[in-house]
Amino acid sequence: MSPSVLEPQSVPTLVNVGPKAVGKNDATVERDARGLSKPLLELMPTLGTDAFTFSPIRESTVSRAMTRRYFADLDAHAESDIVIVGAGSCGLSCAYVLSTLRPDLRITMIEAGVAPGGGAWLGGQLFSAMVMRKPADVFLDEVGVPYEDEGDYVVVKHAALFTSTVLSKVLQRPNVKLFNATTVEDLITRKHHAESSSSSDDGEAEDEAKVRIAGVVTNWTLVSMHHDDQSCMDPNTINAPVIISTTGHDGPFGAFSVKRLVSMKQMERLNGMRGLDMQPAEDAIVNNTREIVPGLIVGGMELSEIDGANRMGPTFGAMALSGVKAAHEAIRVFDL
Ligand code: 48N
Repeated sequence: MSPSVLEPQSVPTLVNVGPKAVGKNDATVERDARGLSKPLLELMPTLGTDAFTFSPIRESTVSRAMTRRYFADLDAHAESDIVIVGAGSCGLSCAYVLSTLRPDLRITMIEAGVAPGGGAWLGGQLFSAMVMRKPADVFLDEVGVPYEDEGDYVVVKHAALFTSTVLSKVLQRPNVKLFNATTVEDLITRKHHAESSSSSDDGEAEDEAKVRIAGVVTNWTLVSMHHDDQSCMDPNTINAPVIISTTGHDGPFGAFSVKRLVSMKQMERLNGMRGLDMQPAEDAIVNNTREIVPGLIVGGMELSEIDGANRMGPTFGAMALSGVKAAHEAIRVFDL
């Protein structure tokens, strides 16, 4: 289902503003015996002396350095191959796998929070450690997150170690752009085919027409939160043939896409997340990660709202592997 088949627009090449990201890696930085880089060791004693000063800069240079890149990214990603809604543990795991397997795809992540990561900065009830049941340790090994092996499960010493590691890998991918503090507040649709043969002539058939999802409607989250107390603040759009929604279970922003499918009559109703039962909960989320309507794949805890799956509480293996499954599904759908 390549973009040219679905939409007239071709997906233009990535627009890179500014010099190619360099950054020295371990191989090129000279370190002393204790492991700290020599340039930093030389800089340290000058901090706080007259010998120390930053390179000169003008405020407008800083402004342009940010805005040029932001608006070049907006321009390039206005036509994306895949949009991932929600940069929680499922969305980030999905973005990691997808951007690795398909560096040719332009992947856009939309995250409502200023801080990506969703519920994965803590393990549960504000405790730091994160539990993942095997075989999710396979994903931890893939991304290089250390853990303590407890037999049937593993423990990452701090959930933030998992989230920051995956996030840092995803953000370094040239084909991925994260727009955080940005909310998806609607879905772009195309008539797929009117399956309904309802006899009523009051346009109900129009409502029942099946749709294909063809992009997302976005606004800055602070704008989205103030539609009721400001004059109309219209949104922006991103076209894409495949959307992966991982917006979490119901809550202030949660379960966005599946709730929108109900309100646009693409689903009768949501079955709602059930009570906590760890054993079946994680299997169900991974096994049921799938394309719900043409062009829209749902993964992570958002899925539990559709299928009425149990919640699993403070174990995160299903989030990681649902993200892996969603990536696999997206490539299948995209290459149809
Ligand atoms: O972490 P979440 O909420 O969602 P998942 O599915 O990645 O991970 C769920 C996991 O954290 C759990 O809930 C654990 C396993 N507990 C289970 C249980 O039994 O309680 O991340 C969703 C992300 C968040 O960062 C939201 O800010 C974001 O999605 N988001 C959105 N971003 C953009 N536009 C939206 N409309 C939107 N809605 C949510």
